[in-house]
Formats: sequence, structure tokens, C-alpha cells
Amino acid sequence: MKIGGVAYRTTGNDPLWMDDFRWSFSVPNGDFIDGDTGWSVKEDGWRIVPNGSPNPDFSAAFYGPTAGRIYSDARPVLRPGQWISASAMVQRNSSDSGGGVFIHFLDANGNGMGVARGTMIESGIHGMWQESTLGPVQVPPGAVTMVIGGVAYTNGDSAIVMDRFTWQYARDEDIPGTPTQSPRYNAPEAVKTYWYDYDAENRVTVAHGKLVNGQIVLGNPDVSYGLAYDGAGRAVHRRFLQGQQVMHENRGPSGL
Ligand SMILES: [Ca+2]
Repeated sequence: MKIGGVAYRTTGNDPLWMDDFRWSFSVPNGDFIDGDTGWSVKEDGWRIVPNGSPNPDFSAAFYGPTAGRIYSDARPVLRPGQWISASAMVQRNSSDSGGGVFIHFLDANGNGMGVARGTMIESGIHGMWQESTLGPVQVPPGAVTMVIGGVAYTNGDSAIVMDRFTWQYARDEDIPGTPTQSPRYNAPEAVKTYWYDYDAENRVTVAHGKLVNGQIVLGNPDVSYGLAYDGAGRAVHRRFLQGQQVMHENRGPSGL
């Protein structure tokens, strides 16, 4: 698909501005259409349950008794300084209950680097779907990935139901001219999966790699690269992935 803007003017010289075009896409199984998959971590009281019209598939439901969170398994790669938005639908079915979307930002070791909270849905007609929205918020320094989830509380009379988790962030697919099939930025990726390889002199030869068939190979090009050294121990050759292809880059001794 394409996104664009249309404008018209009939008089005057003042400019008409458009900016910040965005579109949302689903968190992997963010609508629970595949059932209880992709949401491994659930605090007590959360279950993936069948849900009726107008949402004839599964939803995440929190039965209480107090408060709890559910977390998506997806770990997209983020770019420093980029802006993130997210949303989720919330259905309240009793008083004294609420629910909303949140995002936790993580560094390369899985440590929390910040939390962004969406609007809490805490009022309105029982049974009506309402949208909890988050952001735009900027990725905090040091964060390389994020976790999306839902938080809910209820007095226990009936469940808070959440569904249709979406987010917005820049991916390779969004850059004109790059392959659109790549799932790299939307594939579930576990925290702490980066692998490093070293040569006999304990110098890094693969950074932020991944383990494939027992071998440490290049991973996501945003963070992963390989290095080779000259006789003086200077890193003079760098390689990284572009799509599925390994790219090579020779640098002078002062180039790295
Ligand atoms: Ca659903």
C-alpha cells in the first residue's frame, strides 16, 4: 500500500503544512486471532479466551482479583532516537476496573531502560470497546528493543478484556526501495539472544550476532557486525548484513 497526503488551496499565500505521517501495524498475534501464542508471560488472572461479536476470535482477559500484566513475546529492533506509538482496545464489564497499554524499553542485556504508559480506560459504558493510546514517545538512550503489554485491574466482578495491540515504529520495510518481505523488524525475538565471537587473541570478530546451527553468525544489521584485524591488531575490515547478503567494508587503520 501507499500512504500520502492531498491538499488544495484556492487563495492566499500562506502555506499548508503536512507532517508526521504514520500508520500502525499489529503486534505479532496482537489480535489473538491465533489464540494463546506469542504472549508467554501472563501474571495471575490473565487468560486468552474466545470472545464473541463484534470480535469473533480470541482476546486477552484479566479476571483479577487485583491487578496484573500480560506481555507480548515480540522484541523489535529499535533505532536510537526514533518515535514510538502504540494502542490497544479495552473492554470494561464492571465498575472499579480499568485497563491500558504499556511499553517497556530494554537494553541489549534485557535491562529496563524506561516505561511508557498509555491512557487507562477506567470509565464508559460497560461492554463498549475503547482505545488506550500511547505516545508518540522517543526511544530512551541505550534502549535497543521494546516489550508491549497490557495492564489491568478489576474488583473481580467481571473481566477486563484487551485486544488489537498495535504499534508504530520505523522499520526497514518502510524505507523506499528495500525488500518488503523481510520480517526482521516484526519477528518475535527473545531478550538476551545476542551472541559474540572472539578470535585467539580475544578480539571481537562478531558482535551482537545470533546462533545458527551452533555457529555464531551476523544478526540484525542495525546492531550486528563482524570485524577482521591486521597484523598490528587494528580492525581494518567490517562486514554486516544487507538483506540476506553479507556486505564488506575495508577501512584504513584510522577508519574505525
Ligand atoms: Ca481478537
